[in-house]
Amino acid sequence: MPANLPPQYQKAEEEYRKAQTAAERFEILERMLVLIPKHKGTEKLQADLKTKLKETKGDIQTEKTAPKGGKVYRFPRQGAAQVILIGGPNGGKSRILKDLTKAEPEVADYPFTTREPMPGMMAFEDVTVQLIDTPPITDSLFEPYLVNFVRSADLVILAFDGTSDDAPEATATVIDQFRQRATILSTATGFDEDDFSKLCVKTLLVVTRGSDSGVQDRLDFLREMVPTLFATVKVDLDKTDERDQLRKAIFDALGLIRLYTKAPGKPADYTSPYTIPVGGTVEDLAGKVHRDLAEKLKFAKVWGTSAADGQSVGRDHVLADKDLVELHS
Ligand SMILES: Nc1nc2c(ncn2[C@@H]2O[C@H](COP(=O)(O)OP(=O)(O)OP(=O)(O)O)[C@@H](O)[C@H]2O)c(=O)[nH]1
Ligand SMILES: [Mg+2]
Repeated sequence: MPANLPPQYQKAEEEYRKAQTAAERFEILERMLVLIPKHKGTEKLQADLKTKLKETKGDIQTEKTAPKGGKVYRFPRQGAAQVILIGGPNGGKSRILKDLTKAEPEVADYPFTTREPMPGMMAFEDVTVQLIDTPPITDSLFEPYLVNFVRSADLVILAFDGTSDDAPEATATVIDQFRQRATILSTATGFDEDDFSKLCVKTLLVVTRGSDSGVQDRLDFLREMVPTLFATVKVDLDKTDERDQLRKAIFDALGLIRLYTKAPGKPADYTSPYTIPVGGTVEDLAGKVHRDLAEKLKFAKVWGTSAADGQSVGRDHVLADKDLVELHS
């Protein structure tokens, strides 16, 4: 990404990534074109945006006239984040959904069990995260709707069967299937600096049946084929404590902080925290609480790690996990 893009542009870009229809994408691209600073350093990006805008206009038409029956699934975002489970056949995707949420997907010891995506809500301490299970991907099997699922996700979980000698190759195939569609499973989320059509999406490699003695060799083999150093978690889903560790690993990978709020003169609300990205400010929190509040905000008082004892802070103050914040407008 060229340097010095204003925060409003970056927010629009995030909205663009999460948009569900061509019409929405078109509207956001128009806004991005207005927001982008016009100078030499952004000329390439401006041109890319204009090309995308033209393509998206065409897509609006195609979406309108698309024959019925093409598979389209929409799962409205719920909870603090949306996480997509993907992988080769029999990798343990459905088992992860079944063990971490109340959803009841079919889990079986043979491949190609899952035919349709299924969501569920994972509880972690006092927040919830939406997990979505999906059908397996192979060289010859790839549901097109998965591209948008992955591109708009906050995190991708790539499931790897720790006991299978086929897992490295099967997993490399999944990574390649997305790469062919300009979607790069990666260590962080963001559009490619040199090519706006390419998007990197943060991915956590989850090794199921992870206590098998051959796991390390299989992971080394994957790394030979795909050098990306994904964060990796090994889990044996039969063990309660390891399931809990997986919940925590998923929440940590999302890079979120939890914030409690209180209205002036009222008691604190510790029931359901707001979440914002690590590094987020008082202004970001205000925007989450209410659209207008971010604009009207004068100052905040904070009790917690980023400031103690109700200290007054400005809108740019960076908050920390579990801070209690009183917003003043
Ligand atoms: N013991 C144990 N079994 C596991 C673990 N993870 C997955 N399994 C088993 O592995 C088999 C396949 O798991 P599924 O969750 O159905 O795999 P999937 O990736 O959804 O498979 P498809 O839907 O065919 O793509 C099932 O028998 C699971 O119970 C684990 O950590 N420990
Ligand atoms: Mg499955």
